[in-house]
Amino acid sequence: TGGPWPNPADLQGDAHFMALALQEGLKGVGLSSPNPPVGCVLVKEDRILGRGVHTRAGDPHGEIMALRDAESRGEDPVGATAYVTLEPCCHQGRTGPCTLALLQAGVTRVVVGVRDPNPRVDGGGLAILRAQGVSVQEGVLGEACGRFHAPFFKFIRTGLPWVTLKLALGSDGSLGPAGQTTQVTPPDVQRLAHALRRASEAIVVGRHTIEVDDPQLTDRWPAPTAPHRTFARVVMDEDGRIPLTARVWAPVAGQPAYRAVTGDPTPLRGVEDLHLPPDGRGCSLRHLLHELVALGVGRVLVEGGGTLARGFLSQGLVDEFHRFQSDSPAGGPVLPLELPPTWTRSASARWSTGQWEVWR
Ligand code: AOF
Ligand code: ZN
Repeated sequence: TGGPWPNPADLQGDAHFMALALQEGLKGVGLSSPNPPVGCVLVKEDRILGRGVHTRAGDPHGEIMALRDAESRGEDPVGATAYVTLEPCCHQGRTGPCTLALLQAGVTRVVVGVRDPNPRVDGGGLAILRAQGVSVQEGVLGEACGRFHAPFFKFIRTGLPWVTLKLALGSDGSLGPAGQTTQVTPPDVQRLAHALRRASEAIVVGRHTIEVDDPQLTDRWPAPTAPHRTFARVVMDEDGRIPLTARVWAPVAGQPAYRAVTGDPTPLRGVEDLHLPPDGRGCSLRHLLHELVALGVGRVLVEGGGTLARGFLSQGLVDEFHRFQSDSPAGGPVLPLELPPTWTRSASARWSTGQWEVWR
């Protein structure tokens, strides 16, 4: 999500290496929350000494991983340049300050994409490096790095997770006839949909989607999964009407299922409830997002259906909308979707069976 990203092959000098640092960072998307998936590349005389990415809160930061990578290759970081997508931290958190580690390793130049808005850092990392005689350059691929770290920036600013909405619509703007299974998404688009799940730490669907499609909502992208890559599966079932036989409740390792409820419906064996205050016709979506943050979720994917999508959109809770529009009609009522007027189409791709667009 958030792409497209600069291609290192198109770029030279500092921008080239920053694009490589971004590529490292992408490996941490969906793993690192509430921390940002910072990517880092260590370079000396145009040669890469090491690469690193932050993949889990509590684990070493991207800079430390790159220094370790260089060390494991027998490379000497003295006099090297560190390319980091986000300003190196200068505080003692779950881990020690990266500024200190870079200084101790003898790194003499640090190139940064964007500043870390965390009040414990916020320019302090750059100031420490400069005060110690390190040459510091900020803003290299600053726009792309800012976009890349936008979910973390939002979290620092609001305490809320980043919300991506994904819908597959027919050419008639409908999700399909009411009460019938939603249109089958073509395989290449399904692959994209699974990639979106992988970039998320929780996926959320409405009760109707479960009743009609009986999905598993699991990670089935056909590639090796990082051992700790997980996402929670959340079903909005405010009065607890979905039976235990629904496939979504079958236990899956690393993918806990939650039922978001208001009031006190009969518990389901093995299913954890998220108790939320009511809001209009359902649960408060804003409270849901706060509950998810408490579970360590920084990126949420809303997969539908139409009511839930409209709820998130109308409350201004969506950050990014991935819309697949098929070339053939789905044959149901038009789903009225009101996107924020300031949004623009930030990416699009043509598929054999329709058009994929990203709005934000
Ligand atoms: C970096 N490099 O790779 C990341 C940074 O609790 P800690 O020690 O993990 O610190 C988390 C904070 O560090 C996080 O809120 C953000 O400000 C910064 N993240 N900084 O130098 C990294 N992930
Ligand atoms: Zn750090």
